[in-house]
Amino acid sequence: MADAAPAPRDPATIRREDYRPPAWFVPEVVLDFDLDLERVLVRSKLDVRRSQSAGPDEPLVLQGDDITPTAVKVDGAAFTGWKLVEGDLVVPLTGAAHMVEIEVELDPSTNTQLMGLYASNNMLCTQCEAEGFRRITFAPDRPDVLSRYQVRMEADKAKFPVLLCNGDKVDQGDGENGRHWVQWNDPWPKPSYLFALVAGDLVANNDSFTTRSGKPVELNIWVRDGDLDRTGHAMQALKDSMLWDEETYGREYDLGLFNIVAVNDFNMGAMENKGLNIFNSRYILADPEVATDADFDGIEGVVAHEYFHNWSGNRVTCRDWFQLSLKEGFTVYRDQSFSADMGSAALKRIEDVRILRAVQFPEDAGPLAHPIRPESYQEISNFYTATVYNKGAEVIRMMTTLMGPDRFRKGTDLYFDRHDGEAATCEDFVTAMEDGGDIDLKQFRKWYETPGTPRVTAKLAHNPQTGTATLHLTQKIAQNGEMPKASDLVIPLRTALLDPETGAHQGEQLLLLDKAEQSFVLDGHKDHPILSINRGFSAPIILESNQTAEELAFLSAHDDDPFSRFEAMQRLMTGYLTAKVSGTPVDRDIILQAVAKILADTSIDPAFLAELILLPSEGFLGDQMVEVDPQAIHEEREKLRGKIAVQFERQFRKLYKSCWPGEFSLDTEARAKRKLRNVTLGYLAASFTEDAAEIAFDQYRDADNMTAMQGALAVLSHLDCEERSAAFDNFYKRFKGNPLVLDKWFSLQSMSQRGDTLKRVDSLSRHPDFTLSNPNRVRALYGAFTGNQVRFHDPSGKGYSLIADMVIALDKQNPQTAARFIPPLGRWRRYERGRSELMRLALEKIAGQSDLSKDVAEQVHKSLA
Ligand code: B3K
Ligand code: ZN
Repeated sequence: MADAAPAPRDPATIRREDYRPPAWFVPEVVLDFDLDLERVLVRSKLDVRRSQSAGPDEPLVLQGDDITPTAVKVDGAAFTGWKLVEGDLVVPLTGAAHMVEIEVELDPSTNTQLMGLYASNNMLCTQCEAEGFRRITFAPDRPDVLSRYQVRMEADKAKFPVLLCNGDKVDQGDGENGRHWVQWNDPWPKPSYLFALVAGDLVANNDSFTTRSGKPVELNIWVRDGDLDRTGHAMQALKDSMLWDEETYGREYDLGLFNIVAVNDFNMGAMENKGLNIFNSRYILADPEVATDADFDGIEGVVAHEYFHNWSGNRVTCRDWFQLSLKEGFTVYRDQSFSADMGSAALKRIEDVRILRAVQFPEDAGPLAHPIRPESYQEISNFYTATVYNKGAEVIRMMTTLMGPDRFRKGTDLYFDRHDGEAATCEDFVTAMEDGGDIDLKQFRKWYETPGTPRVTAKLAHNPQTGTATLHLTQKIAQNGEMPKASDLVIPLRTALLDPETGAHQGEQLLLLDKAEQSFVLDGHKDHPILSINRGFSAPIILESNQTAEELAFLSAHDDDPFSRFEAMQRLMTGYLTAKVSGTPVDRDIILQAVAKILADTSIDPAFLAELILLPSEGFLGDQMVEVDPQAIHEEREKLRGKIAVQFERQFRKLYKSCWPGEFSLDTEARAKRKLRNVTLGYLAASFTEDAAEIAFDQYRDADNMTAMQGALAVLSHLDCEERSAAFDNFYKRFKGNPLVLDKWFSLQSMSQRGDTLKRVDSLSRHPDFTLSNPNRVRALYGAFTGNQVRFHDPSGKGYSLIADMVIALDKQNPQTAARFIPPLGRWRRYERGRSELMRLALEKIAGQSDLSKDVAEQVHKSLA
């Protein structure tokens, strides 16, 4: 199935089918940077070669964005025959090979987009993916033009003592007037999006790693003075990743130096530039006092992700940006597997699925839905999505499930060998998996072109006479609110039929649903078995089954697949809550009985126990409803939470006490206790016990780690009590010098369920510590707020106006980050009439602005279409 409605043929739309190979190649690039905060002189020398497929008159077109050449030379002589066409430099050339030299001047201090070369805290850094290199100098800024780079950097030595670039440092020296220079050489041909430089006053956590073939690698994590003692976890994660990629995928690092730099102002998490990864500081800096356990996990995962890109992304890169999932989906799958191996695989899977459902499923169900390999785009920055990343990872995971680990590894070995040094396509990846793993993936390829989340229905019938169980499955896909249509994706469903008495089963089976409708007959079941399907969430689908609440409760107590056990509990609670919201009578006792069984089961590890008793989020519940009423969902969910809290208060109190983790440690057991302690604290507060605020405050006051502090603050944030303001004031004073912790202070207030949250967010936007210039701060205040279902969706529509006004202001300085705030409004069709209309009006207000960026314009127009 292709895109439901083909994008209109307007010139702003770039289409996958229009791909043409480059007319010019650039095997060698020489760059010279004269650097300062307000003025950078960039001199480039491009050794350009006409492609054999290009016509003799085809001019050299070098992309540029918001830059002008101050001088151009061709083959050593000044050249004036160039012109600028829509920002690009068009140079008419007659021969097959030329040397083109260009000079450009930049002012990094005015670059608020944080794309290209920009200043952050008196340091200079770059972000080039996807199309930022063209904001530094003119070049064929497309991923299928690979060049070897030699780069000279020069700057004032006192202001910028550290000068970093890709590859190896080959020379350095001092110049006149307190200046110094460094010469870098990257031996690996790379596309321009992987170029990076950093200049600043930085210190390094220096370490080393020896590859399995015995090559030493110097490792550095560069940070500002004062942050050095918060880099240990990231360094350990880097070394663990290097070893893991050797052992799991046979991939070794390929330079003598690996640098990571942490910067405060960064549009996303991190960037995999060759040999010089640049990170948002939130994914590097951690110690127990300032970082939660989730932050530690985030650091481990992102460090691994960027490191793994060295092979899946850098050595084998993408032919064009439609192939983004080739590197991102695969690399997310790789980092998920790494984190699963480093900690608990079951908890990691629950977390991965939670993210998929919270972000990707809504995207797939809304106006911005696209296949993991999009067919068209206007602004590629808008396609760094949960679909390309997380659903992309699920597609790779399904291939592993279909092939088994050994054949999967044969497939990836062949992929890396066959395409090393090339710019490849998703099709190349699938073909390599077929050839290396000896499997036919013809039909499986449909996952690459199909938007929307498949809905699978499962009905189990049992015949006691023959002892056969018949599982009837169907699949359909709905797109952007339309009626679901039959589909025929290849859906691998790990399935087991559990004995209704004991919960035992005769082994798991892999059922392949590859038609719109299919039946599977499974023998040997004297009694009606209990269906355990999509175990481990083996396929990214929405399951609709005819299972009763009793069967789900049974699975929550007995299923031997931890994900399915968690899932059964979620489905039980979701079924109850959605029925309540829509006014259907439904039994609550079965949930209470299931919770009682879980709490009585002493064999359950505390972290898993915490997951089992967590209610589905308000956002997820809304996604299950035909028409979302956030207030009604919030109220029903709170009632159920309150009921569980009151009913099991004694057990929660006991568990809370037993979860005192003692002295801080990052080991699994201590982390599990911290997790359960926070969850039980939440229930204690929901039980309206008088001392809840006091317990939370004591936890805050006595905490020696951020997980406990944040857990206590999260509980207090919803309450109306003195303890709340005392804790928040104390937190602010204690951490106001630490921007990452201050972000938490903003977020926790934005996520509060209190009735005054909307007003508070508005006033926080004028707080002296708030700034639109720092994406982390913007996400902390406004990103957290759009996730606060009941307050963002205030029936007055003021939450929507708040976001719309912020988007309009932010778009003028940072379009990429501004565009990220359109999707929460873009889901307007899903809400009840009053809210829906107000959301649409907020979008109209944005759409009505003149000079909207391409980023915001694309998202807002698609959302209104
Ligand atoms: N490849 C970068 C993302 C770049 C986003 C540009 N808008 C980080 C990553 O996925 O590893
Ligand atoms: Zn990535």
